[in-house]
Amino acid sequence: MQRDTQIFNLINQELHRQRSGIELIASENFTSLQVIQAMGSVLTNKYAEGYPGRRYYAGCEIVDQTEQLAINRLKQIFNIEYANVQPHSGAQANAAVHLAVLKPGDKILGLDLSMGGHLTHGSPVNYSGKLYEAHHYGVVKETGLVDYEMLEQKARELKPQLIICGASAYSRDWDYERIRKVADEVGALVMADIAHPAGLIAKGLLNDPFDHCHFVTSTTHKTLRGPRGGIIMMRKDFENPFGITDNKGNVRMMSALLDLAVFPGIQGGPLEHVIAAKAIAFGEILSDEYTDYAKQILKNSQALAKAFVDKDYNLISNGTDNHLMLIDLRNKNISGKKAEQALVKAEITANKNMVPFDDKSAFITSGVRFGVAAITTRGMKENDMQFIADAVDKIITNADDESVILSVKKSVNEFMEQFPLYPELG
Ligand code: DSN
Repeated sequence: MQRDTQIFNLINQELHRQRSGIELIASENFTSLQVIQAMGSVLTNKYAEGYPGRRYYAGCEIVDQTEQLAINRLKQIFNIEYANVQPHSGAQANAAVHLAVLKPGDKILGLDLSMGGHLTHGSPVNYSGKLYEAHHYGVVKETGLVDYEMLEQKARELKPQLIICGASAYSRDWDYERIRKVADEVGALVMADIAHPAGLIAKGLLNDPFDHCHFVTSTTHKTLRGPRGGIIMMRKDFENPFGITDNKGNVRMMSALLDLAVFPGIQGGPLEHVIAAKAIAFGEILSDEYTDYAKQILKNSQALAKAFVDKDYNLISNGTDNHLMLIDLRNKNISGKKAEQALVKAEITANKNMVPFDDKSAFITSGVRFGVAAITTRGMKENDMQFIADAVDKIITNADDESVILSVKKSVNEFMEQFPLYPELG
């Protein structure tokens, strides 16, 4: 076949974009080159429906080993009994947990999307809000912190089968113990979606959800810095309490029900090239180098948050415990959408985001979300955060001035030359 220069030219353009700009999207990161190489490997050719040692296809002896390594390494990272590394994404991981423990019409209770939650935590436009009776808790208006009293009150009133914690745009740590307490009181199971802070939890820098939450799900490409994908974990396996059975009517341990929910429940063949890349990323996470990386994320996040506060930016909850911060731009008289568009022109990539109690729609928004996982991978330290806050501020306060935007873009491109990305790729 002829080489598809059209696509490879575009891939090169994307490499250039990633190299020359400042990546502040909180859910993005730069994987190592070996992770990328595994994803571009011959493992993509292999069908392997089933699990290591029990597949529906022949010739799985090698991918059995790569998948088992991914499972073993993930178990070691979080000190857990059960791991499923097959979900194609975080949304699939959440869907599999839901399928394993809920019947259509069952009640779920999660953080509202407009308060920082995620689509799969019961949004009406998502399967989770269509198949299940979804209810939500929020954050306290004055503090921006999760409203645990509201969560407890709703849990007692509704008696949901599943309480979901975790978020996409929440900068503070979670009180998993408190959530488990009310869950036990009302007979609910608890699922923590740690897609955003997983890398910090892996290194003990944030509260550990595993002792308190029956299920923990995550993506693998945010702070975990692996390939795009999902995972499901449990510290301890247990018997399904709701009498949900397998296809033959047998009551099974949750591990079996979760495995069945992923395959054949919601997925067919696992992406073994991505699973091998997950194994590599998990190996990297077990290293001391990654421990330093995770600590640096927190230092950078604190430094960036302070730099914004010093410039009179309004951070929801007044700060951050993790890798991200959510900024309410209403005192700067600019919408999230306009800020995002102006920042992109200066090659600073961040996303508009609703803030709690937002008066604007999800398409416009009053806020913007910044994360430091990707720039920390680029090698930035606390001292570099001032440059970023200055550049962002210049754009936000001059969003209609093309000459200012152009001069910031130039300084951004020069600044990023200090932080090489994939130099091996030429
Ligand atoms: N909601 C996406 C994000 O945090 O960017 C992840 O699904």
